[in-house]
Amino acid sequence: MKRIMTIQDISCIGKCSLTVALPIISAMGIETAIVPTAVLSTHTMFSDFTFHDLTDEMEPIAKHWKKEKFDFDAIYTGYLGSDRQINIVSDYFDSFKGKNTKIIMDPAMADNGKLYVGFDEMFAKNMGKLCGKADIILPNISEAALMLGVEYPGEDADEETVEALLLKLSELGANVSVITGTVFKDGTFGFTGYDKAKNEFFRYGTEKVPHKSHGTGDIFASAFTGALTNGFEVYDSLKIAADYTCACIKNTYNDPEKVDYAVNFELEIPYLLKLINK
Ligand code: PXL
Repeated sequence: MKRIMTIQDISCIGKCSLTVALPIISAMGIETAIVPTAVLSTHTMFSDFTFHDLTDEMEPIAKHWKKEKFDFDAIYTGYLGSDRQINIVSDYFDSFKGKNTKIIMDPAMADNGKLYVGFDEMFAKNMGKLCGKADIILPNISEAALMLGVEYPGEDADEETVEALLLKLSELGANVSVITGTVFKDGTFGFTGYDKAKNEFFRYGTEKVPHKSHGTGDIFASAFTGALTNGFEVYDSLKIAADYTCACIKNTYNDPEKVDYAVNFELEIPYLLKLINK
């Protein structure tokens, strides 16, 4: 069985980070080792959330795993809580990147041009530096602009602007840079990417459902990591992730009992498994 490591927080309620990565990647038939970076009562869009930092556990976990000689087909990072965690994750990459280990980073830290509560511009820059060690990075438009220290161009940035951001992102070091949540002239919504080795841009759009919610970036990155680890090509894995995320948003949009803090990713897992023929 393939094994991946994912490093992100546990938001006890919120359907984001580990509470989506673990079920999605496990459902895709992959052993999912977790490094929880913090425990929060909810994600940070609620007020008065609790936050218990687990940074002090991260180095001992790595030390034990090294001793046991665990190896990983992929390392996937999401929300990280502090600059200190960024440094420790950098050490994780050095310690656990084997010849065939893919490093996938979703620098989850901002939306709509604004950093999440608790982060500053220095944190964004440091996240950008860490992205230089990844093979594939998956920021949204806000995260791309913040990591590069350029002005936020808005959610409806045109294709030329997005491509210019991608070229700059690729200078951080990852071979494949993908900006999620881009809009296209034909009214669809999806991702735009750049493959540095092939010097090629690529894009894919799905139906734009008029519903914005939390955690969709985490669902996208988790499904992408699962598909890639199952042997799909990068572009096909991104397409699977986009189709699945779109289905989750649509399911939620049509649900009269929907919650306002997350999407119904659970109900579309059978569709995800169909997409990967499992
Ligand atoms: O979905 C990204 C995410 C992950 N973890 C925490 C968050 C968020 C988004 O707000 O607050 C704690």
